[in-house]
Amino acid sequence: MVTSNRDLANWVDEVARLTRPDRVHWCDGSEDENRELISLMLGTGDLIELNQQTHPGCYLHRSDPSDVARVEHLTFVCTQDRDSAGPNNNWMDPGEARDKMKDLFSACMEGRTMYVLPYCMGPIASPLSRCGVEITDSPYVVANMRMMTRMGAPALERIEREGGFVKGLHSTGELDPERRFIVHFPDDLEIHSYGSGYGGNALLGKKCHALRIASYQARTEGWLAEHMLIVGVENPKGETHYIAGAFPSACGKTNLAMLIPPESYSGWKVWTIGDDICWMRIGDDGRLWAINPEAGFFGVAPGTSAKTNPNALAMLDRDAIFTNVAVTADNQPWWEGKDGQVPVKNWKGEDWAPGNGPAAHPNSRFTVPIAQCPSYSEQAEAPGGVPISAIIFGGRRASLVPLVLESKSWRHGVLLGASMASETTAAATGAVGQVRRDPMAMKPFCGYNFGDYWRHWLSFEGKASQLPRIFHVNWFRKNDEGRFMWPGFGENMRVIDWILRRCNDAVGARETAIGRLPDPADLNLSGIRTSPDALEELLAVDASAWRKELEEIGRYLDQFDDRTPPALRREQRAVADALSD
Ligand code: SAT
Ligand code: MN
Repeated sequence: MVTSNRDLANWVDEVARLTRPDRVHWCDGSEDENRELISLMLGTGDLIELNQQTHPGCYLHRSDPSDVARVEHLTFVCTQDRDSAGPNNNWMDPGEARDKMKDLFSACMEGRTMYVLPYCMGPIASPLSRCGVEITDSPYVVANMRMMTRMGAPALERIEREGGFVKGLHSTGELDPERRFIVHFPDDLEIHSYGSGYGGNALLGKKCHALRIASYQARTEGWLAEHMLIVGVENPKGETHYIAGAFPSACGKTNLAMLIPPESYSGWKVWTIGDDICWMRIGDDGRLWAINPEAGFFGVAPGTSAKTNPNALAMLDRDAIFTNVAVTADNQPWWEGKDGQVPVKNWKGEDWAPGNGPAAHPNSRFTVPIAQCPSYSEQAEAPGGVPISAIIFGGRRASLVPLVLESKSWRHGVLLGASMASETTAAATGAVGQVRRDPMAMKPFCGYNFGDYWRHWLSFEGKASQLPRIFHVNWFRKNDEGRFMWPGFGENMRVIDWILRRCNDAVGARETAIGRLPDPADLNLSGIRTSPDALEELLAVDASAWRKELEEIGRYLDQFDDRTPPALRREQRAVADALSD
């Protein structure tokens, strides 16, 4: 037996009997093991070597063209009753789901190696961290999980010490979209994923464990598992304040997490703790303390450039895996937005010429360890996490929603999060550019009924004495010509500056029906071309349009029937009433 944890040993045996692999390999996470896996994948074509002079240790993976994004319509939460999963999830009866998955997994690993990979979400020594074990037949998943989590021997030791762990079973299967399911059993802390080798469908530590299962655990244990970046913002005096921010997939979270302040902010620094997931707990001091459960970035490649995210570009020239990007004539990775080079082969490996459509897939990705990021914060390893001063919600909205506003209270902040909406992107399959409600950016990731989730959020008001202030931002406003009205990227520092001054009570705000807005004079615009007129529009409140929005929000909250906390409904009515005054 390879482990002293009986539950783990029995489960591995049981899975091997069901899936019938040729070999079982327990991953220790070592360099040697990684090297062997990479050479194996180079042999099978799972990985393609990129230019080792310009990009040492970098490889390209081309996924099946039918398997390029998360599949929300094939993702299920299997609680005992349908209501616990809520209208925000696809639901299947747990017994039925187990039978279905058993059929799919039956003998599916014949001729393959079954990898057993113990991992820890969060710093190994942190009491806030949680462990899991993923069983997979994909060496690509192993190589990615090694960067995305603390994977291998130290995680197994912690599991043996603690006992409990999340069980994730994954097989690439036949990659047939008709036989593809991502299924969660929150009551049993179990995940079954079949038929995809891509991203959040297959790297089970990420969305499946650290969000869907963890959010469910967090509710019973009194903490929060959120789809948020974490950054530290250091001012010229050397003081650092931490911010957590929730944005839907592919809305610039990674860019914000690695922001480089503009020239007029000399002496300011942004330190990266995480770009996607945040686990928060109330500390002894009544503040919320956060860790990033992940150890790597699985970021969207297109649009990453020296202008939009120089830090990301700098960390991508070594030891990274690229998925579905294009390549140049000298075999360097390429994607739309990468300047100064031209691709010759598209993401499918076909010859590419201008006019042939995008060369990199719009949801092509890079996987890289966080520690490689130039703005990496040492605090990312702090076992106690970092104290959060502000929570920012944001979405992609071409109209209506102002550049920034602050909530009137925690309760109003929860309403701002619950009513978040965004235009859809390529991170999930389906139509792109449609506005959909995406509460707290958790629509695809909350492992239980949103009504109960909002109740859980509201409950923090009575439990923590120094809660963060809550803000809403929108970097994506467009004018009548369809052009972005705000420069975005590094210039978002100006909005963060205002947010932090609010947190320190160093600046006033305009009270409006929808929240507190900056006085235009309080936003630092030195060095950018945003005109006073444009700024005025970015900070305007169109009462009649907002009244419609509030009606829509009311209808949205009603979808969750009596699970919607009455306090949230009251808050929505109070804003609607204020708009009518
Ligand atoms: O494919 S993932 O779910 O890991 C990435 C994302 O949607 O943000
Ligand atoms: Mn995400």
